[in-house]
Amino acid sequence: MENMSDIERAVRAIREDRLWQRHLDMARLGGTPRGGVNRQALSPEDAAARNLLMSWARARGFQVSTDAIGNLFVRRDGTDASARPVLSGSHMDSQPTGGRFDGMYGVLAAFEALEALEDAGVATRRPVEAVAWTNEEGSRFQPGAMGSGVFAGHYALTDMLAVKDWKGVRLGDALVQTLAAAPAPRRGGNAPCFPLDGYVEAHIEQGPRLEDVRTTIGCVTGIQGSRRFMVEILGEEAHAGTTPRAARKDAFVAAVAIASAMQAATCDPEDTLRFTIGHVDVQPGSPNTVPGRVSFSIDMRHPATEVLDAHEAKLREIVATMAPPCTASIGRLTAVAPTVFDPDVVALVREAAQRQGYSHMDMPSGAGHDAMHIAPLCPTGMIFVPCERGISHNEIENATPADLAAGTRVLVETLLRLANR
Ligand code: HGY
Ligand code: MN
Ligand code: MN
Repeated sequence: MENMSDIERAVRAIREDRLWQRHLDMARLGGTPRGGVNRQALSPEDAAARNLLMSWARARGFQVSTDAIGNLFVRRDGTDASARPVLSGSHMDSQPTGGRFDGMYGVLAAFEALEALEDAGVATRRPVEAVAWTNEEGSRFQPGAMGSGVFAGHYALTDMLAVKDWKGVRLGDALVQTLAAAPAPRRGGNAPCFPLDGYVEAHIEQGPRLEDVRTTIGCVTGIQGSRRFMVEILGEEAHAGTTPRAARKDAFVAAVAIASAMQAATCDPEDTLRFTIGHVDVQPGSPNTVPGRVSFSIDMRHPATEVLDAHEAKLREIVATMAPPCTASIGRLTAVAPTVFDPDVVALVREAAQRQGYSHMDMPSGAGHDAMHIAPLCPTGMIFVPCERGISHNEIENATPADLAAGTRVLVETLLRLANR
């Protein structure tokens, strides 16, 4: 059994005020007039957040480093330098109209855990590291969870460096600019991954369940499967005033028909399947020219692979049959299988919440997280805390200092047990 006084000292060293202030400091970087953040991946605001985290880390004597895709690591050494580290973190990039807590909480909770271990003078056998994964949101550069995906070998580094954002900026170029603006020693060569002994990610729930049942800690059991597609429809540009309907190949008319058919085909009676068209591009975008090209994104999620397979086949059939007189294609960008977290790690989270007297419940995650890529590498788990009305990916996203600190106390106990086992 772990040295209880070490755990008690570390848990008591978690400081709610310091953790909350760090959220407020970070929220200024990319802060929006409505109180949210626009800190998109590899933007100047992202570089500023990286520099702020590194300044806090260096002030505590922790080592900072980045890998080939820009994942940022903050390391607190253990007594056994050769031992595989235990890792905790999330992401600092946000949606364009994102909230102050999505991702950032997991990074700051991990950093607060390192500080608490340091303040309490608690040594760990294994090194404990905080991580800020590059481009989790995937809103500027698709796919999301990119940094953790490259780290885990789910995506090839060279493929990701070649990805372009909606304005045609190459990720590799944005990465060079960001690392120049926020320099850190490089860790490893282009082989991004290093062995881990465990990973725990703290995150706001981004849904209403914890708040609805007045529960403080979510012991996350897994993450539903997710797939992303892009649909491309090609028609023929023509004059809006002279071209009869019968002669038109209107890409927008075809897109509306295809999108409506897809919405109907993914409307399951249990309301479990998630289908979202979040990005639409109409070209040439002139009011008096019939659109010649339309592209739109699809984000589809479900806990069961076979349901995702069946609905992917339906999407493909709709694209093939409803495109004429235009032509259309559907390309799959990502497919992440449903994730089941390590029961031992879930149990450690549950025991820590129980021991510390926090209400808690086991629950799956509807949102995707970097943990889905790390779970195949090492024992992995997640800790959820409530967010107001379950709202996220919205500037009004909110959480309480007390809940954030509670999740962080459960995190530091879980990390300590993993780091000394
Ligand atoms: O899309 C997601 O599930 C994550 O919040 N980026
Ligand atoms: Mn997130
Ligand atoms: Mn998100």
